Amino acid sequence: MSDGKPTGLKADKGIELLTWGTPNGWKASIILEELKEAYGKEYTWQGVNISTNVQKEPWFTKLGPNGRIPVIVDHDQGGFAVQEGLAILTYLTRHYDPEHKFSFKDPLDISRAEQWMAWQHGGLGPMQGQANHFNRFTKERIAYGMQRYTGETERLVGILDTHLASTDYLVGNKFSIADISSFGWIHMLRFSGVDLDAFPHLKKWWERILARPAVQKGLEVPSKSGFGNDTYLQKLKDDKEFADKEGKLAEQVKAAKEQYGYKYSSP
Ligand SMILES: N[C@@H](CCC(=O)N[C@@H](CS)C(=O)NCC(=O)O)C(=O)O
Repeated sequence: MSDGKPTGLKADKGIELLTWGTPNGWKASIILEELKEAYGKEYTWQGVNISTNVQKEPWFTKLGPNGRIPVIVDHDQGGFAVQEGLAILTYLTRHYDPEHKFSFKDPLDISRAEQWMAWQHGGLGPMQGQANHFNRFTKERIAYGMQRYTGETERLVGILDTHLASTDYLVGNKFSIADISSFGWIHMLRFSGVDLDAFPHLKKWWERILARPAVQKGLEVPSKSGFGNDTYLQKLKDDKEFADKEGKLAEQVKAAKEQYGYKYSSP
């Protein structure tokens, strides 16, 4: 470590997680906290501040060639490294969830879980990520991009909401890696400009999962984000300047939708 910035791995046994407090990072920290609670499986982590580009440094890309967090390293498997949420969730449960508390034995349930995780990787994560990019991170506000990606995020969360109308969890009516894969994104839904209250079954699912002690702990690795749905709403109440800024952004997204004749429909 130099200046608190990691420069390489620090553990020599167990799982080491390289991560940051984002929807993708939380997939790994949440399953690791659940495995810790269920089986006493300890892990170590290092915070990789993505705004400083540590994730592009050679020591990191040797482990995660995509140069993004999260990455895990299993020191008990000769330092085997895994990148990508789906691969991390399935690796960890295949090796360290012998009682299938968060994963499945039945091949059809395994496929169901894989389908939801693939859907998250191909749809929810990239589209909501682009919504954040066009709504918040570009210098110019490009109306087409704003309504396109916010709209596509709404379409996708509508699919979750419909599915969750008849079940408490995505697969087999039990909390699993399928839920963990999408949970972090839904935890940031309000920040992405989508009204969680418009999706009541999804909102209940989010609350149900948020109530899990291990999930709470996972959301604090490396530190608690101010932009989860719960803290975001509180900040709107407490911080007038923040509320004004967010109100203006919501108006811009609304105007962008009107300009392009966007109408919600899902699927
Ligand atoms: N599909 C990957 C996405 C990983 C990803 O996009 N991570 C973001 C944080 S949420 C990141 O590291 N961004 C930093 C960068 O792009 O350099 C996964 O599920 O793990």
